[in-house]
Amino acid sequence: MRADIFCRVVDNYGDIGVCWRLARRLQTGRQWQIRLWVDDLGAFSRLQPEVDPAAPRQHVQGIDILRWDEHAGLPPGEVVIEAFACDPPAAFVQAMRHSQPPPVWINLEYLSAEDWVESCHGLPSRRPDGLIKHFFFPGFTPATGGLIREPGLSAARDALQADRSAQNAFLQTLGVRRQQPDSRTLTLFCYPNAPYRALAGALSRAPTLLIVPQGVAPGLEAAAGAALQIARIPFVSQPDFDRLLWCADVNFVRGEDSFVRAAWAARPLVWQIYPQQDDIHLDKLQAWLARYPAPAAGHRLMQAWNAPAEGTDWPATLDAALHGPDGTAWQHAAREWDAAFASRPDLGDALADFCADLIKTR
Ligand code: TRH
Repeated sequence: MRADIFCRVVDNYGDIGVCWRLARRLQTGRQWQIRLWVDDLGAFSRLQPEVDPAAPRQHVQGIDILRWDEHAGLPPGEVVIEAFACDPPAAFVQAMRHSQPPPVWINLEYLSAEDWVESCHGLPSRRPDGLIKHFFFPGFTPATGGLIREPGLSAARDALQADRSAQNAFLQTLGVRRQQPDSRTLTLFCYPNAPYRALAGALSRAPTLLIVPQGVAPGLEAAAGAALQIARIPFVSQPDFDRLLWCADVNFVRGEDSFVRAAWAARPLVWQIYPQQDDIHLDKLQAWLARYPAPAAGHRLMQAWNAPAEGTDWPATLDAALHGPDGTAWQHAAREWDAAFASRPDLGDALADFCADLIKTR
């Protein structure tokens, strides 16, 4: 199968993060030949340092990567995946119209836990020019397209989580050395509006290693106390980012892709949802919390993290969520939640099967 994936980088790393992960998932898992079209390679080259931000076309890890303004004359593959309604170039769409039969056209949507996703997943939409797009929704229930999860992930994660010295060796490759061998370990990847200074203050009460990518949470160090070791790390590749999340007891993550990857760490995660106008993201957060089996104290921590209220007692909120009976319950729940997804088809296989069925029946 030859597939074209189109990615427009709106902001941050989520758009290209998801597209790159999907490209590799389909290529390694299903042996699809992938062309990945990206409008801006800057963010991509941070995520994957082999990517040359100036090259119009390049091969990286078996994926053909093209700047989408440069090669719109190429004939489309059997499948075209448009990520997040990014609107492929007009010349390419015209070539799709002239292909016989036209490619299967998928619009891969953003992740949401809202109920309506189930009824829209897989629906076709006929365009005025006769081409048909199908909407493919990632999601948390079996009636959606699921979430990307590579085969072998659970075994690789369990091996690292079972071996503290392997974790320390990995962290040292990032320049991180635990000052106190038994300190709890957290990662922090958040938007600038997160109440991260309050978090640092609260974490300072017990021996803690907090690992933070450079550029995230500026000024965090000023709020830290003696027990808190803050380790700044460079931006790492996606496989190393997974390993980092696996090393932590709790991961503070954001957006779409790092959020899913933290779930696969099978440890408590605190999600900062991508902020939207008029706070509509808070409804989406609520929809996800209704599906996420953390105890009430964990939900309260997540609500405070996303919509900080005046006078929040951060040390108490954090302690209630991460320690004592609720902390233990959250650890179990995170493991069970991960195991439930591990036993279902992931988004890569679901999407490949969905396309194969459409090709068979057209
Ligand atoms: O960067 P983000 O905030 O991206 C956001 C969201 O996707 C949001 O939903 C979307 O609307 C917006 O972009 C346009 O967060 P996200 O989704 O977690 O993407 C970060 C990616 O970067 C993810 O693939 C993980 C990766 N990453 C690394 O590979 N190495 C790193 O060191 C770090 C910090 C992240």
